[in-house]
Amino acid sequence: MAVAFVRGVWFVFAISSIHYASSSQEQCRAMEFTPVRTFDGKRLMNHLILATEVTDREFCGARCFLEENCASYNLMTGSEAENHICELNNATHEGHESDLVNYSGSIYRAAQDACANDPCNRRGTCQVGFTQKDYRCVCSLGFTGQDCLSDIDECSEGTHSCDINADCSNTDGSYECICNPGFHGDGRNCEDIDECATNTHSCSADHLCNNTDGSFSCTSFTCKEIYDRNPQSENKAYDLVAGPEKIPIYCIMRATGMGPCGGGGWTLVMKMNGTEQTFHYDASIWTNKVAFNLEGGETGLDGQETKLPTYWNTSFSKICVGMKVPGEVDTRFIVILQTAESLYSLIADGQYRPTTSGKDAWKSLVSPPGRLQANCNKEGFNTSGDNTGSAGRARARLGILGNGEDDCYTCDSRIGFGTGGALDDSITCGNAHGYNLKVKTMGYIFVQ
Ligand SMILES: *[C@@H]1O[C@H](CO)[C@@H](O)[C@H](O)[C@H]1NC(C)=O
Ligand SMILES: *[C@@H]1O[C@H](CO)[C@@H](O)[C@H](O)[C@H]1NC(C)=O
Ligand SMILES: *[C@@H]1O[C@H](CO)[C@@H](O)[C@H](O)[C@H]1NC(C)=O
Ligand SMILES: *[C@@H]1O[C@H](CO)[C@@H](O)[C@H](O)[C@H]1NC(C)=O
Ligand SMILES: *[C@@H]1O[C@H](CO)[C@@H](O)[C@H](O)[C@H]1NC(C)=O
Ligand SMILES: CC(=O)N[C@H]1CO[C@H](CO)[C@@H](O)[C@@H]1O
Repeated sequence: MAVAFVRGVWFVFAISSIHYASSSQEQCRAMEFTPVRTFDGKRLMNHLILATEVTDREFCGARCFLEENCASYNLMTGSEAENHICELNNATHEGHESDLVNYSGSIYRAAQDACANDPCNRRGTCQVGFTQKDYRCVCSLGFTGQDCLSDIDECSEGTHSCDINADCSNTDGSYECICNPGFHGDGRNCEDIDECATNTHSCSADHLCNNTDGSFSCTSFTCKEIYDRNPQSENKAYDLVAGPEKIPIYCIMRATGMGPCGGGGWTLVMKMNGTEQTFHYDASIWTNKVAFNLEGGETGLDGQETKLPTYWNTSFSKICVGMKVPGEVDTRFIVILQTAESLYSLIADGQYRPTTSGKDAWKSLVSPPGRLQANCNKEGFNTSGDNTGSAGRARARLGILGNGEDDCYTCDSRIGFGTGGALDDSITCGNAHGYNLKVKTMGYIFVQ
């Protein structure tokens, strides 16, 4: 017996049987070419994977050992001086008897062929000499397992190449990619469908279509936007984006009955009842960002109170305020030209911010014409008299104060929204004039 070490492989030469074994764990292969499977004068045809020249006869077996698909070889010996031709085959004669032909000068040697009965399924490649079963399978794409019987679930293993916006579904030996709704493409590449551009959205005429990844949204932030898109729009509640959600908010589109405010799309902010204390000057409703009775925001100029997210979430360039005296049919309006981020930004910090509507305008809110004393005339947001008095100083979140004396100290009259203090702290919206005139009205605030 002779032992040699060539190219990292131990060769064990027995008298007439040659055994090859490698020690690397993954590549562990053992091949034996025995005398019973050696055929002088024969050559296996049709299974050639590599033809090469070797200087030593025994090296052909070593080449076969190193070629993972090799199962047998033909060695064609020349004269002493010449190299030998070494043909490596990926099969043995077993099952291919007719391919083994007479050929003088050729020796055919076959390894033990555990691959002869095709143990590898799904078109897997069988390689002899590996593992304890004496073969191993190189499975075709999409299959795994010892004999390639198991399908690989590319979807759950994440080895698929579906687009991030596609659905991956496993199939036998492969997988399918189907673009998610709202996307189009072959599944490997999916592109957003622009529903707005392709007019496949379902937004009503009241809303602007806004394309998003995989979908679209229908948005309107203010009543004016809706009006500008369609001046024929009617007075009613529309779904507006106010804060994080869309909620129904009453819009006044028509100029009819709106006096100096006109039409053009007024967004409702508040409705208050001057008899109730909900909107008293000192109520936290003026300083927080909490909505009150959203249902009341869906209807028009009625008796329900409401405070909508439009208080702190809607910017504007003018304000329309209205008062409705009990028993009167009409609501009387005045317009205040004022630009702001929100009504909240003008009121909640408690800072006085003047307006310039004028006394007559404020008086026109109440019918018969409201009454104010001759002096002071301090009007605006968070307007406040100076005398803390018995009932507290007269004040209005939005309104005007009047006084008999030529200062703002002892104000006995006021017209406004969110009022309190002298002379009647219980009136939260309307007109107070001394001890005799107390008009508690409904108050409405819109912005545009
Ligand atoms: C074996 O080799 C032949 C070429 O000689 C090739 O056509 C055939 O596909 C191979 N078979 C396998 C299972 O690799
Ligand atoms: C192959 O050779 C053997 C003897 O060496 C002979 O009996 C046989 O007829 C030959 N086959 C062919 C097909 O020539
Ligand atoms: C459109 O949608 C995007 C993303 O959702 C949003 O950031 C943007 O404000 C929307 N624009 C309009 C006009 O609604
Ligand atoms: C509207 O409200 C949302 C959250 O409620 C806020 O992120 C956004 O800044 C607000 N917009 C304005 C103009 O106040
Ligand atoms: C205002 O509130 C008072 C007291 O609750 C109520 O009697 C009156 O009917 C309300 N006004 C309207 C217009 O609903
Ligand atoms: C300028 C002014 O009148 N500010 C008043 C606003 O309201 C707060 C709270 O009532 C008063 O403290 C301020 O004096």
